[in-house]
Amino acid sequence: MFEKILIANRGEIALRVIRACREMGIKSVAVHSTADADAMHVRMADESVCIGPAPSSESYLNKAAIISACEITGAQAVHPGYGFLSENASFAQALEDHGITFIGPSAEHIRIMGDKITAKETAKALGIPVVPGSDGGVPDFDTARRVAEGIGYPVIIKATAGGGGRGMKVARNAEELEIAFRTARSEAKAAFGNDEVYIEKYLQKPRHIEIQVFGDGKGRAVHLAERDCSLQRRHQKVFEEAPGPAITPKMRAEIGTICANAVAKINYIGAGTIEFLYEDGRFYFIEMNTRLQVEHPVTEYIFGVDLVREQIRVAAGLPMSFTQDELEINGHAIEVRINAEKIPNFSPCPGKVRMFHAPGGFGVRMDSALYSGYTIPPYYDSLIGKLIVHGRDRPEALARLKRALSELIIDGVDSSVPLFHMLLAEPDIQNGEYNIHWLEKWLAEQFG
Ligand code: MV4
Repeated sequence: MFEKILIANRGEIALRVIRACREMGIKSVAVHSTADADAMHVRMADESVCIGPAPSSESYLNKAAIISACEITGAQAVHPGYGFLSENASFAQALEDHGITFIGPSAEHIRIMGDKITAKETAKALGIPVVPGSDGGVPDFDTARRVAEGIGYPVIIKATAGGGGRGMKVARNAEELEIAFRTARSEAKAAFGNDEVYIEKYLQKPRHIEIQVFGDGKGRAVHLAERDCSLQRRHQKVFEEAPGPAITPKMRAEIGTICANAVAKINYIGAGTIEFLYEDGRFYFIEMNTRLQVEHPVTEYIFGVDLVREQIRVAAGLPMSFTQDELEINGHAIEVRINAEKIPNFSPCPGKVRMFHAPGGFGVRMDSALYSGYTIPPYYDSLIGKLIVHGRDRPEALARLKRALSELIIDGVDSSVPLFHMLLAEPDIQNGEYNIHWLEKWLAEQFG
């Protein structure tokens, strides 16, 4: 096992990894920017190294500085958290070249899944159901029209180098397609430096369902069911739950087995998430994330598994500490993401937190790096905490979430907490009846 791990991240996820390290008897090294000298992850780690100025491009994304920090401190492995360098194949490769273990999948697997066309081809070849569409990139408008007529309108044009919703355009007929195709290409070129696009059938009212998978890198893999993350605003998840309220045990076992077999076949190592759109009882692959996700705690709660501990174990060459047969769903878990932002416009609201009080009690977990007197810097994303609750069933989890929210105090900055009080009063939320468009529509109704 590793003696020392460096965490190449900040905020709540850095704390999450430091905690797992401490429970495993592993020393932790925090890295931080000058803006984060007083951050909680720096205080909680056994050691810390300043790796650069406030902008993440010069600190949390600075590969050379992070590798130097490993060498200075003697860290044998790096946990990248989510975001930043977590899905950067060349970072994973550079660490390997320096004899440092990247706690995550191989550079090759990261690369394959980072290119959305290759990801889809790979998924298809591994028996995962995909959205009908072009086989690969679409080079010109004539091809686009032929593909669209083949699959039928509406269609969606996506950037090969995109992901997370950036650079997508919907077309409902041939006239719209011409405009959509050209703008998608030029936007992809501007945003990613790559103008390749592909076309899919546009699904009108799907849910976003993602399957958690986990591999040991030696041909064994499991699935840990699904999360329903349909409640999003501008491609940012807001509320996530497991298991998915619309998924039956039979469907879960079916898609879960397909996903576990697929990642086993490629000797995938560590945590991964296979994202699907789900409509009318069918799953359609869209992307795979080759990292730990923000919303992993809901899965941890229903399975009683520590996913970060498992990531560290398999990275060190140990087996996973469970088999598929031992994984059984227990109850229901919900996460809400708490952002420092002003409602209703969602503008970022950094600043000094005069008081922070986390909720507690049975079935409540608050993952946050806030403390009373902390100043939230303006340089990074606005996630300041995640409130996760567990109940024996969905109604109990909802009641517990409402209770926990009522205990939470974040004084000094605006947060998305009031939004969740409103959301929990909605019958559609109480009944689990929502799709990927529900939240934006509701926000428009509430705030205009
Ligand atoms: C789609 C789609 C409908 N049909 N693909 C947005 C993020 C990216 N991961 C994929 N996205 C979508 N792909 C087809 N073929 C609708 C979306 C989409 C969406 C997906 C998940 C969660 C929220 C969303 C909001 C708008 C559009």
